[in-house]
Amino acid sequence: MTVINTNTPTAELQALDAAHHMHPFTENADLARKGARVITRAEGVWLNDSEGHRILDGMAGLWCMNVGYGRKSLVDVAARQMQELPYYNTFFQTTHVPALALAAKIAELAPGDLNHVFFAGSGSEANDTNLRMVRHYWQSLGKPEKRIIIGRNNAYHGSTMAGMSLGGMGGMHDQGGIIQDIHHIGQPHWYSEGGDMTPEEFGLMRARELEEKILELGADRVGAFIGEPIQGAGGVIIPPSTYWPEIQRIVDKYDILLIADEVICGFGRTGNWFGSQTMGIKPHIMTIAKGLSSGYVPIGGSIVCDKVAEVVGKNGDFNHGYTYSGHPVASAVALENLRIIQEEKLVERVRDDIGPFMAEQWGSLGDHPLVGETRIQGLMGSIALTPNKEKRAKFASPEGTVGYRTRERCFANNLVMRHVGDRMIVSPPLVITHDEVAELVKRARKSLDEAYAGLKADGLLKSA
Ligand code: PXG
Repeated sequence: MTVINTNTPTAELQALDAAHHMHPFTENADLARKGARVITRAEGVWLNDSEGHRILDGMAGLWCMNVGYGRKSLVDVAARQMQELPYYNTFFQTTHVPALALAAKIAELAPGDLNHVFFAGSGSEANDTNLRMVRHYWQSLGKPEKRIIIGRNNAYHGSTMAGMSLGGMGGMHDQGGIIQDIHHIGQPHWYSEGGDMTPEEFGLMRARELEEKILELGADRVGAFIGEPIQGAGGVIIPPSTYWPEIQRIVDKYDILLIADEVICGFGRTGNWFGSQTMGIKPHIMTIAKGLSSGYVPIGGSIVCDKVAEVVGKNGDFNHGYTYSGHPVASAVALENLRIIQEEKLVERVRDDIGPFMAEQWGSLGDHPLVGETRIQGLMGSIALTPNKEKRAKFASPEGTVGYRTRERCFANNLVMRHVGDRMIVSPPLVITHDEVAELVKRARKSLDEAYAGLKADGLLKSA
């Protein structure tokens, strides 16, 4: 058998990849023609590919690599746990130390009475748990009709049936339809959708769509509202200050559970342990994943408040769980990851030091002719690309054309900066240094300059 490793020539690796590996969110035939970039190693905030490039990872992997690549203590903990107890389940009246210790640690870090954790293998699975738990909760209270969950357009809550249905990505809904009794309202995306309103007026208007939807459907039929404190995959959309307080007022008024999807915002990204703290909301359930283990191992979960956990815990079995709920290796690594975040004060670092520095640097891109706005909270930021700053205009070209071209320039300049439509987004590891932030922004500006020149040459700077 031929041995395949990182010394195998890139073309051979790409050919094997194209022949056998189906990539997520990808047209595989198209990728096969181009050949996927092969990532081979990483350290800190830097990736290496099979062609010898050194790439600055402005996305922390997929929003998850909070403590940075190459942490030996996480490797050691995983190896030790694999030797001691590589696997056991948490079904059938058993537990083990890594899972219980991690649950206790998460309960300590989570605000208020969010004291209970149901583990999953990913953020999507955790949102499946949430959907089932919310319905079970209301059913247990004798209100089985309170089964509707309201989410938002352009939200991302994962890719399983429940995650995809709760999310508001049209392109996903179109491929096979969504689960019944899930409804969506508009997103608090002032820059694109706010028209002549002030951000504050628009935030209130979008929050009040929740109240309208509840009244339309009947409060006795609505069980929960789900939202990301700051939308990530939708384009790093930081809601106007009026938005979340009004959502909180509405869910309280109509006795509806609030689920905060903290998969991206959690574990320091916004300058607090949780995005809910940054936005001043009190959810009944939080979805977690990604930064919980800094992506070193797959793990997710739901942090559940006392009120919900009590009801779910005493009305017969909650018939739900995963083989890998509370997996011992994943739990041990997550626990060590949280220890690192705490010991190195990474949350405080984002709030008081690297976050403000990044905000200043990122904001400096605002003078670029392609940039309509820069937004950032902690270490998650976005740029709106526009052909006309004053009018917040969209491009005449199909949405995403300009974003894609800008992303290609970033790629060429060895910077991972993503695009969502015609927005550019960043979310670097929380350990990024000041020099690395300056380098990131330098490469971003160079990429914007090159994109701008190309768009000008091709006559693509026209407004819609
Ligand atoms: N909720 C949120 C808020 C997420 O961002 C999930 C749930 C699902 O987590 P899992 O672990 O099942 O992937 C996510 C995941 C993108 C992108 O294009 C974002 C995610 C996943 C894949 C791509 O930005 N976020």
